[in-house]
Amino acid sequence: MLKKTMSAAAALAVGSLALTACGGTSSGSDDAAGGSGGGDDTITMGFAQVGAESGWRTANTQSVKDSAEEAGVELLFSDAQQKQENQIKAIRSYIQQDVDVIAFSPVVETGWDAVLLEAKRASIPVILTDRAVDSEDDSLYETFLGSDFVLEGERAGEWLVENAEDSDVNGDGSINVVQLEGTTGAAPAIDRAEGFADTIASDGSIEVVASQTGDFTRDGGKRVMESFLNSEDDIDVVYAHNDDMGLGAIEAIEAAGLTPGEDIKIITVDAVKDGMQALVDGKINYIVECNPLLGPQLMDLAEQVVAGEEVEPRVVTEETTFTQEEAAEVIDERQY
Ligand code: GYE
Repeated sequence: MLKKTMSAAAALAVGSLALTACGGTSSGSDDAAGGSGGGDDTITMGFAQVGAESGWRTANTQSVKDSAEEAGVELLFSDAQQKQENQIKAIRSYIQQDVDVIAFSPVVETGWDAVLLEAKRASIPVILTDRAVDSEDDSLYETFLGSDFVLEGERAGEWLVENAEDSDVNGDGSINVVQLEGTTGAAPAIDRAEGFADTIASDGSIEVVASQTGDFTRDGGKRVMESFLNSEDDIDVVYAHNDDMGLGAIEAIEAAGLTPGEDIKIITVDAVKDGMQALVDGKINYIVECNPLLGPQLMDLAEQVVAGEEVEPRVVTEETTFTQEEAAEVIDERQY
């Protein structure tokens, strides 16, 4: 639902994006237009999503859409297909439509200041959700809602340090880890690598021998793992920055005639249903949870910032970890 004042140029820019309006409980078409100048109470949110790269992302999108509907928020939703320029275009279109609040999950950390300044000048509050930006100017956004990715990396590293002996699959006294990184420049890829590296540094026998991006996708994880299996001797452990890449790595390991979870140990992050199933099946050894169900908190924060209330500058999601035994206990109730 586009605002009447929207220019033809803006309509064109929007048309090139997968932009859809959904959610909202209002029935009248005038009502549904929303916008800060709309003169009704319905909040219009422009949400610029990263893409549809993983099971985590699918669950996150669903949570945002469901929560918007529940809260009576009119949602303008765009999928950037993991491209920063698409997200910038979407944010500009939301500014032109004079939405009440913009929320987005930045595909990479840097390069946002110009567009965020445009939003600020238009007096449209911005909420960062899921991923952070790297900017000197924290007045460009109201708050950042999401996980502590450094802590997630540390948790992955802690498990490996604690299970070092078992993880020396090749039995040569050194634990060779290959790392499947998330999207280059993305907050979770940078921070999960950092937290892991800092933690394993306490054990001189553990070493990351190769590290490459698999772009948070299953195909990416499979492709990179195939090349690692060709180039690296004696891989003991895979550390994948998300379940999907770990699942891709499992395919590559099985295709090479090896048994994932035994011949090569696998640690991942997310704990989506497919990942949890692989954990229960013994193909993954440990998963650090990253909660995608951010929608309800996002809608609460949106209502507060639109009402001009002060919000905490950082809202951290609570998360846990799963061993194979722990996953077996909860898999049946897992929603996503
Ligand atoms: O871990 C991964 C997704 O930004 C936390 O993005 C998110 C990450 C998540 O593609 O699966």
